Amino acid sequence: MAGALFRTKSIDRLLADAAASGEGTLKRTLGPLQLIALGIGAIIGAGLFVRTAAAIADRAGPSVVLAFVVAGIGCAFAGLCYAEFASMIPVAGSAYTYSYATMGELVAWIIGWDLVLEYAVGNVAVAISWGDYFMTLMRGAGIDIPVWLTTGYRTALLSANPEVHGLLDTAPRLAGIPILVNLPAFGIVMLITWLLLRGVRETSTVNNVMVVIKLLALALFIGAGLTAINTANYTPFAPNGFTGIHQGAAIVFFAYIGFDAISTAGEETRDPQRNLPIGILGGLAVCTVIYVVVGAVLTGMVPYQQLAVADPLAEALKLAGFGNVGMIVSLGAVVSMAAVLLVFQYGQPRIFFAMARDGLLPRWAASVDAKTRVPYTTTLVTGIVVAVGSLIGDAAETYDLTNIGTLFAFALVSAGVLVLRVKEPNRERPFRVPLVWVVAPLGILACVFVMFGLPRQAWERFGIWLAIGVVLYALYGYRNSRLRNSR
Ligand code: ALA
Repeated sequence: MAGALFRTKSIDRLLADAAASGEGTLKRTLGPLQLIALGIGAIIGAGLFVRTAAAIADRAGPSVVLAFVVAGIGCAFAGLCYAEFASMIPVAGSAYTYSYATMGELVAWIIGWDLVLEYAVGNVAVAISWGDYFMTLMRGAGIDIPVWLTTGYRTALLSANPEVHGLLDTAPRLAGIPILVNLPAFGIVMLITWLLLRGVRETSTVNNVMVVIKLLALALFIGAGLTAINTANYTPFAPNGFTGIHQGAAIVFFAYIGFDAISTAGEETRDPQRNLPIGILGGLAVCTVIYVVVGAVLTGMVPYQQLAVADPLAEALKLAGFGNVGMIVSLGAVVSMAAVLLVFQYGQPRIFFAMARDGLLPRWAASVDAKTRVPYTTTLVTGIVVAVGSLIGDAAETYDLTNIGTLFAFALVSAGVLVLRVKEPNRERPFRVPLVWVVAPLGILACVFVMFGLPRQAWERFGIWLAIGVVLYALYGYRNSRLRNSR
């Protein structure tokens, strides 16, 4: 039994399964620049535009730049490991597929289950934050939508703000239950699901346009912000010392999540051996530089205590007298977060698709549209689940859960690279991690270190999530695994 649980799927078999003609294959259309754009599209979003506020105001202050560097270094190590795997195993499924090849089916299933936290649960948080910025823009345009149609039930339930919490009593009721729904968040997820169902080529073009708008908005913020820097705001630099930087890093880690989504496009990439590493590391490098610069400008513009808001970049611009620029940056934030949603709604179905192809999820989930080659069943199911989560969920409680799940996956991928170097030292590696026995252990250490910056509640929920996953595996995947049944 233990042998069966840890039986690995050979890389040759992974590649053969992916190459099998017909149903199981996706169309190869993406090149290096499109991958970097896919990366930037996935990476810069709610983490920078929204969560930076929590990292700065409650914890790190101006030393948020160091928090960005700490989180970025961890991601760079893990990113190199992702690149080695992605170049060797350029098939759908990301960390799930890599663990199947190295640490066996049980670990692969756990990682696949864990990635739901990164992709689907993460998107619930981003969609709700998107809704907040969208409402800021609507109010700016003089359009008023009743609060009970833009606030999810859990947000009202958990809010410490008496006005928001009071919605539980004042909202209209249906069968005695208060109607508290976030229609903007629900709507954007459904819109994006529709785009994805139309095919990758089109959505990749949409993504490119959104990336350009995102970079222009940030350039505008930096340009205006630089003229309003007061160096006195940099003191105290680290109001909560090392702890503040550590906890800040655990929060802003969210801003880096996404570079790994590039590897989920492995099966749709031209010359993946060359292009995947370029996409992953290139995208990560660009974003790290942007984060450090934005963090430095933001904390230089206003005293950090004033940044405890939902839209810190727009707020800083407003306080510095650039209100109109703030509205444009808010528009950029809305577009950026939509781009993040697009990439994760794209990645999650392809992980489910890979799991279904292996028999760990029902076979019907692996269906691919004959014309567009989109895995439509999983795309639709993911869209509905995330949309409903965004309709009634709360962003703050989902951010930490996403971070802990993703850090766990990154640590396992870093470990997996070492396992495969030992087990299959001679396999061709189009991209090799330099100094792997230093880089991969540092990747594991960095991820675990950042995990410990997260609150206890995140650990508890993460434990419960993994326990549910193990039960599901025992009930379904263990019996239906194609790898096990083929022996
Ligand atoms: N890194 C992505 C964001 O910041 C998930 O929204």
